[in-house]
Amino acid sequence: MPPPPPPPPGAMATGTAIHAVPCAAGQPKRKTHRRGASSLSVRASTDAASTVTLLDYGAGNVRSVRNAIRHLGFGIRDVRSPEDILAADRLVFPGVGAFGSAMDVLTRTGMADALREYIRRDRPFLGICLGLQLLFDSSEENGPVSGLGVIPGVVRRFDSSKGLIVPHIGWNALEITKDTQLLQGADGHHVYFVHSYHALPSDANKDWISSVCNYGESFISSISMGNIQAVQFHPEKSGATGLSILKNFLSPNSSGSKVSPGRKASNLAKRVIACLDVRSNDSGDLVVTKGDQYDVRDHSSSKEVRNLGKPVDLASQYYIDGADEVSFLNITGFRDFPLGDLPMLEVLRCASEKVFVPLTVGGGIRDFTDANGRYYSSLEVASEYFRSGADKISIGSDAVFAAEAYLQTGVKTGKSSLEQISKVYGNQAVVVSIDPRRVYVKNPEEVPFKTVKVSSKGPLGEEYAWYQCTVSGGRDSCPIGAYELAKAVEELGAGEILLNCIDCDGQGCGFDIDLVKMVSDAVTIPVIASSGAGAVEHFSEVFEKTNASAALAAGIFHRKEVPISAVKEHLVDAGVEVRV
Ligand code: 1PR
Repeated sequence: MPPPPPPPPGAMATGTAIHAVPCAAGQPKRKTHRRGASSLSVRASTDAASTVTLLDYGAGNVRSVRNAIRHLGFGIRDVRSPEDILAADRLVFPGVGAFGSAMDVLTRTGMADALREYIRRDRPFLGICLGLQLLFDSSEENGPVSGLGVIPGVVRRFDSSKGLIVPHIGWNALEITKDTQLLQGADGHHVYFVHSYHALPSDANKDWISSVCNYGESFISSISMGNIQAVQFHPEKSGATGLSILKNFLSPNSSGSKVSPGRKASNLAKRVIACLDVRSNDSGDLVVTKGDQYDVRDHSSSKEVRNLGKPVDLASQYYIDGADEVSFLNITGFRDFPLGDLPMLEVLRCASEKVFVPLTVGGGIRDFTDANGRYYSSLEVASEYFRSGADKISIGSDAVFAAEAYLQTGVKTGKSSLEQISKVYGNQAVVVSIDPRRVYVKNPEEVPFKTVKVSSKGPLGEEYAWYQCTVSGGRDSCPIGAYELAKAVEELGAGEILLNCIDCDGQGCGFDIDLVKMVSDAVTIPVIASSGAGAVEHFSEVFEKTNASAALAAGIFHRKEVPISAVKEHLVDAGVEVRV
């Protein structure tokens, strides 16, 4: 079961609308740690047309949906009771969490019946992700469990037994099968999915289907019937295309969509991710920095922390430039406490108001006792990151400790940060960031870790290497290899792996293909290749030679050496599917 529901950010009494006070350009305010609503002002609104009712039953983060709705100029009225559902003029239902616990909450609160009645009256409804799945008869997630039973059919897990990477995370273009106004402008454009379960198309539900998509098999990506709409993808995280879909629901016009018949769904696009390593510089300002093999201090006599820009400004720019995701890594999180006197949460709040693609944040996710003796669990730290606008959190050092303990005992205690956070928020929301260093060996028998035959021999002519994991930003090495860590964290509930390489970081010589291939062949969760991008060709190389689902870069984007658009254009020319 999810933890006690956090108060929805921007919670409000029925009849008032909340509007965000925009963050000052690129400048997060310091010392504001109130939950969610720190930068919100409330004003009364009588204009029903500009207010949308949001069903947030408290099982997870719907801040991104709130931000997107506000960005489009609409106010939000939160559902407090079943009556609020029936009184809604326009209802958005962004289901989050697991199917079973969502149905429990909806049934217990009387909202399931209110939803069925609202839908029966054909009132304007938009379900998102789990908000689509719950409309069906049942789901195999935690079950079988009965759903709302509005649409005939079942929801099933993607089958990873034949190597399909699950969760399905990333961008696909849809095959639109019904001329619906909601999808106007979406034809041929990629939208963002993140899910492990999917609704199956069948003869019994074919009249509901407005688009399908492919991932291992065909699944329902949207439904439409009268005023009832639902989408499996996340419009609030699908860039400009997603915002226009959301707008089509919020302020419909009378013209229908013009769908060119026959356009097939695309394959899953490879993602290009911009990463911002963030820390305080010597003057105490939070800056984006960039290391050479993790050393972020200037090599001149000043030895200052390199300052490559303001976190929110850069994140917003990368969103505009076409990044498929933006990651913030709080690189001194291992020694500073992220919920302490640090403006990182405010950076996240401000960035999430401007960046409508997924935002990941990492650094410092672990149990912590502050100077006053107050204990914070890693789940609380992660929850605060989610409430502040993160779509995914990334765990570094603590995941190494959890994997070491698991490999020693063979027992999943359920107590590690990784297990706890993925249980509550779903494994698609939990990334494990690996910081390995190459260790050459003459003979694979020398070490009890998985080795690879390296493409370039070591300094003493060694033909093999293993990749030793580190913690605390590369400062301490641990007796575990990247291969062993990746497999262990997959079992413990990681949904994705961010695979750095200290040797390649900031070198611009390309990704460590040997490492990325070894790890991406070993797991069935997505692997993000990171460290070493120096030219557009490095991106096509990593996608052609490995099973990486995404490639991340930092330095070349910060120094404006290679724009994101050039990477995408190159990948298109190389025949790699990307979101353009
Ligand atoms: O251990 O849970 O507190 O998490 C700390 C996080 O901070 C980890 O994800 C770790 O990777 C990151 N981190 C810690 N120290 C550094 C550092 O650089 N001194 N940054 C650091 C890791 C690596 C990448 C970088 C790529 C691409 N940075 O994120 O962005 O290597 O760079 P490039 O394209 O310029 O080559 P915890």
